[in-house]
Amino acid sequence: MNFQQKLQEIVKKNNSLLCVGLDPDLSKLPPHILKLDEPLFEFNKAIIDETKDLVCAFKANSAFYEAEGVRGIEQLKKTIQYVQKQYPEIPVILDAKRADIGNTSEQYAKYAFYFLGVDAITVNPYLGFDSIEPFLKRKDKGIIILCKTSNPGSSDFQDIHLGGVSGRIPREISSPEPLYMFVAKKNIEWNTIYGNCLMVVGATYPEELKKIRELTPDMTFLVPGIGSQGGNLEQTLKFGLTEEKSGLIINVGRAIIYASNGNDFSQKAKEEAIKLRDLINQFRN
Ligand code: OMP
Repeated sequence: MNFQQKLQEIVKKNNSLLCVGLDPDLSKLPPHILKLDEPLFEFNKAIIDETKDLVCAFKANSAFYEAEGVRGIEQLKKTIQYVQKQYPEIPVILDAKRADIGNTSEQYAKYAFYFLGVDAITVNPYLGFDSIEPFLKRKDKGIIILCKTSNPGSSDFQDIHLGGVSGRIPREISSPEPLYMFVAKKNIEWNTIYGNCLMVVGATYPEELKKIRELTPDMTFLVPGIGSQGGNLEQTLKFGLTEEKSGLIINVGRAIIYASNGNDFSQKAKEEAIKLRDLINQFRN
């Protein structure tokens, strides 16, 4: 079963487009968890157990594990293995925003798909097709390409209008549209190769989301930015849902995982996840 099929199954089974972001920051974990030998893993495990029926995916951002060195990476791997063993129907996304020259990307792909064994990865398209291809050729995996990111600085480059003809850009693609629209079109083109591309579009930019959805009626978008980053859920759903009322993986990290800092943290995370899942589903019915 490939990533898209796995995703579709769990969206149906759990009736959810919510993805919980497993981004455990040691400075924010409850004190009783910090006393444990593997705090990142124990924290994740509790969140996973409480939210497993409420999500369509878990997304782990590599930075939060790399920051803790070897022990962090071990706990990332343990977290992924835990989901695979206990809840194999739930896809795990590695958020690493990787990509480099081809042979280096090959090593990143090995790390993600063989060492960690995740179902999907986020990649950065800045280096172009040959940097993405080593990921793409893993046809059963989801390759989630940054398009319009949720952060304020995303406008620095992504909103620049491609007015002139320069370097190797052929005249016919030179147009007054912003870079993120050009990237979206490239992603759609790359998706025709193996059908395993998705795009990242931040919930903080609903107008841009609308324009990207108009380009592709059915591609799945990973949408971060709801909760702590202040993204607009209502507009995200209004503009982003496909005709089948699907096509979005709505990632929420901090607003769920840090809902409480006490002994009840996983219970409170569950309550937040229920609220968000239900809010999302109001727009799907
Ligand atoms: P919260 O803001 O805590 O919900 O977490 C958002 C997560 O999504 C983090 O892991 C970010 O690195 C990630 N993210 C963004 O916030 N914005 C983006 O444009 C892209 C991503 C991502 O690729 O997931």
